[in-house]
Amino acid sequence: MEYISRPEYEKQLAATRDRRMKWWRDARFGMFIHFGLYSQLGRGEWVQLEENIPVDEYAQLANTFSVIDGAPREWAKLAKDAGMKYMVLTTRHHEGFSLWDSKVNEYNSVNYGPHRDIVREFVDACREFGLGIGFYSSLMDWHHPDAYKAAYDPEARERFLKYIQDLNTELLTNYGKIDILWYDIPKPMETFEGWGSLQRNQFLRTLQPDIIINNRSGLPEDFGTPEEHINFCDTDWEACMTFNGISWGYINSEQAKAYSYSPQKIITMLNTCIEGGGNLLLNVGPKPDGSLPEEVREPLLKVGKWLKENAEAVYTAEKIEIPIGGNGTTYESLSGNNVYLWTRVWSGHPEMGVGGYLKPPKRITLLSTGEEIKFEYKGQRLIMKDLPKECPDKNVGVPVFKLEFEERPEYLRGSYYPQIANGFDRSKGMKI
Ligand code: JFZ
Repeated sequence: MEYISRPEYEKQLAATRDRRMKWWRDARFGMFIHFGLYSQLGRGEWVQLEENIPVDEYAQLANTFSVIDGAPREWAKLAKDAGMKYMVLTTRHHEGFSLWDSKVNEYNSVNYGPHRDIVREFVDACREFGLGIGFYSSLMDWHHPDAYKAAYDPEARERFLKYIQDLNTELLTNYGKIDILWYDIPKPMETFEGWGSLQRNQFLRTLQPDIIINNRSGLPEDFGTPEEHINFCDTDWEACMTFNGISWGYINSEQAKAYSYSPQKIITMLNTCIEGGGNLLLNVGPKPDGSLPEEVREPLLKVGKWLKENAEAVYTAEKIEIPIGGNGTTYESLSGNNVYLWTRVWSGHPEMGVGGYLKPPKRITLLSTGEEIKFEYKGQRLIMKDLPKECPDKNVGVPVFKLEFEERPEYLRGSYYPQIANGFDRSKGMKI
């Protein structure tokens, strides 16, 4: 194959990016699945390395790995019910065990354990529920004999890079259209040149012309991947988050529960991502047998119900680049001329105000029901009236108010702060 230079390659990617990324930019919310041999030990997906478990001893886990029928379908169904639009599965994590019928890696789930192609079941389940399909693919490998040597032995490196290319070629050839290739941890080589990423990614894209690739093979490719924190990037980005702040792989459900996210916390994370124009990829670490850990089910189902009623505030929202605001109890999102106030805590008072919009909205409604909310506007102060004592959102207690403005709203936080009125230039608002 003829390869093009990095600048040429990046120019081509930029030219096709809007087309390739459209579905993903609209998707907002996805499910990450970390599942592998490590799930059996319940001490995280790094257990082999962290605990210095010798390869041969660790590999015994392949014999005891057993997966209940229909496990990937359970994951996909929950993702769908949670309002997620895509999934990313660890087809092969750092442990090096492939969850598919690989011809280049005999250490796989068809030769051992369940004797099934889990990747195929996952792909079928995603298609059944209309979810985008993502393959996580580790670069680092703790099983392959050449993986570590590749750092200093050119022949080992050549063999190992061929291995990496062959694995990904299988994944992107045998399962129909795949939407995301999610690389991880380019070690022991430290540069994209060391990994041959420019050439490999060009080749892999010929197999899947619409695919999007993350930034973990040493090249920026299509999107950034802040991990366990939500920091906005200038490029497209997706924050990946564990469900408990501890581990991606399964840990004891009973005990994990106390560390796990509530629906309200998930909605908070989603809001932050949306505000910064990014996606949220929220992780679930299935139990050793592939079934869902209990602590994720209820929160995700609640988020799903909430999302159904408040979809517009999430899926149509855009990156917030103009000042908008609410009050101390709300989060906001923005779509065209509409501002959405996600009210985190319900005060129970008949009135709730927002200060700083320079013109009044045309209309305010409760998003979930479309019910009109009476309001008054005076002195750049918007007061919603006749609000119920009981929180109007029965799912998670986060009702959303939709403020429809005639044009793009203009907003100055604290624009009527008395000191500003007394001599400061009010048009500059407050510098807070
Ligand atoms: C990686 C994996 O090691 C982890 O197991 C999980 O799959 C996660 C999604 O991705 O975690 C990382 C990646 C990068 C760093 C740390 C953890 N890093 O750069 O420090």
